[in-house]
Amino acid sequence: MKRPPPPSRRPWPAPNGRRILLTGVTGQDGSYLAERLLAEGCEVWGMVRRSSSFNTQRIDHLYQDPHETDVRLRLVNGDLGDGSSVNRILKRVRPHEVYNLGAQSHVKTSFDIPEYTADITGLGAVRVLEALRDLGLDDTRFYQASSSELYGGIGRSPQNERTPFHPRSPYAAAKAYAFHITRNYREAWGMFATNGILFNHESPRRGETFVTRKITRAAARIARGMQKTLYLGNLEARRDWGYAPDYVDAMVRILRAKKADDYVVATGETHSVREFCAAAFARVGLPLEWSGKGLKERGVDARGRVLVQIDERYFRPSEVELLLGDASRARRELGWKPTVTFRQLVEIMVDADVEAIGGTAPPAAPAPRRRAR
Ligand code: NAP
Ligand code: G4F
Repeated sequence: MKRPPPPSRRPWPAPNGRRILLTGVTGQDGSYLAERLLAEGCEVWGMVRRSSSFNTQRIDHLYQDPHETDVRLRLVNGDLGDGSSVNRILKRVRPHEVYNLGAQSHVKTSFDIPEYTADITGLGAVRVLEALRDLGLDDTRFYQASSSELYGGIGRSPQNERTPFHPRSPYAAAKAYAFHITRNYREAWGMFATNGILFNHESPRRGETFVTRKITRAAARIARGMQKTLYLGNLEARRDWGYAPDYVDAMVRILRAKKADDYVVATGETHSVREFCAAAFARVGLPLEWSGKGLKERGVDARGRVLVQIDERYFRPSEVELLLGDASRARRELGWKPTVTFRQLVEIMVDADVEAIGGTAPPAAPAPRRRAR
């Protein structure tokens, strides 16, 4: 993954006295959120779990110089599976806000490690909430990273805060527990505990095994002659894809709202995996023609080369076919709206992957504009 650019040489904003703890700080969202909160002048603490290889690439630019006294990202070792570490960290930091973004976040993987997923993605939330309660940190605001996967197989769209849940994976079942326990701590103990039900959001920092990044990375590599073929699973699946920095902004708005509540965050547009793939390959100058059906479907370029094929290993035991969110409540009550269109998102991601392998990005993408809605 290409390292994000270092922060500008401008001095950091004056500390605003707010202490914030992020779990999942090394992930896509955690890195954008840490940047955002540091830019506001908050003191940001991130929980990092032990890994046998480096797992801080997305945040290295935020904390790498420990001698700079004004860099305020601090990392502490902990694990959502280890309640004592969660407790110890909260006792030390005594944060004003906690964003619980840590999770085993890969849906397909959750079918292989369901118990672990339940422990981290589900019980992780109650470990944080219970520690807050135990420590008497009643005023600390809590954000839970809930997911549109909760809607799963509901077969009704668009999905909003009133749509019932139908989890279709161990990941979604774990997220359902985390959603409900968050709501329960709000109702039972009066805590300021909120859920953001976020639809898929992507960026150049997206993990390489999620479909969008897998596609944009492959398109860049294939265009450069570094890879021959991209193998995918279900091309029919449809997702409501937005831009991660926009969604991080929604998290902050949810946590700073007057009243603790649960909000859907989405663009209100849905596209298939096939459409995303077609847009990404077109961006690198390899428009695709599709031929064949089912497992035999192929994406072929103008020279007749087969660039995309289907591999059944990437299908899921139970699939979520259609996600399409209705974020009108977030728009009305929080003033939130997305700023990046589907096409701009594809271009941002493809161009970043082209640059990461030392290529030249296609003609400059126009700067993200406010969406015409
Ligand atoms: P991500 O890139 O996969 O990041 C997940 C984070 O969780 C990483 O920092 C990871 O650490 C950490 N983590 C994993 N296991 C942990 C453990 N046992 N203890 C503590 N931390 C652990 O995910 P993301 O896309 O940023 O998403 C952030 C959150 O939003 C996740 O909870 C995800 O389920 C949820 N969500 C995401 C989307 C989306 O479209 N991106 C949509 C809805 C909800 P390592 O770096 O060490 O692996
Ligand atoms: O990119 P995906 O793996 O994301 P998925 O399953 O929608 O989950 C992501 O979004 C959720 C929000 O709705 C988050 F809660 C969750 O943490 C994660 O961030 O897959 C998207 C779609 C699926 O339908 C999948 O079957 O793409 C389809 N797909 C087709 N071929 C593929 C592939 N997915 C992956 N990962 N790899 C493929 O080769």
